[in-house]
Amino acid sequence: MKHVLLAIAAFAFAAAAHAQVTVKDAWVRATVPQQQATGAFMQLTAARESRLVSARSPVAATVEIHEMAMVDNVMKMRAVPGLELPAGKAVDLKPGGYHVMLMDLKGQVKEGDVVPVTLVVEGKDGKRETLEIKATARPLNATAQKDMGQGAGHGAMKH
Ligand SMILES: [Cu+2]
Repeated sequence: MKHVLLAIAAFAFAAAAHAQVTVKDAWVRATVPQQQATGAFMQLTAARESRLVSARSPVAATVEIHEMAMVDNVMKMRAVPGLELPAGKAVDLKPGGYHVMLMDLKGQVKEGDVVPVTLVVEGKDGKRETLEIKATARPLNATAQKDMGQGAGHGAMKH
């Protein structure tokens, strides 16, 4: 409980003074019915060196921070324990790169839906800041839709 209060206090302070991390262009890829997972994308800029350590969202039972990388000529994604946010440098979470993976979706994410996502960012001093963001669902294009229809759970290889 003490932890929660501290987190709230830290967040309130950060919001009142100047946000430690600013979020730009947050969006989520819309899904087709029965799709299990999708990605959330955005641009993060931290005022001080910090790390994105976790995320959560009411639309997904499991949320992870993922990176995509070429492994033996195959694009693969994997969970990473955190994403470094250098001071003053914009970090892009985008299709084909880092993303917030929303897994075990509770329902279809339709184009235009506003998806709340909470980001937890840890500073060098170990202090954590929570950011509440709203990501708008953007449509799948036809190609992505076909790709995502295959292998449900982690089918979003092209995102
Ligand atoms: Cu992923």
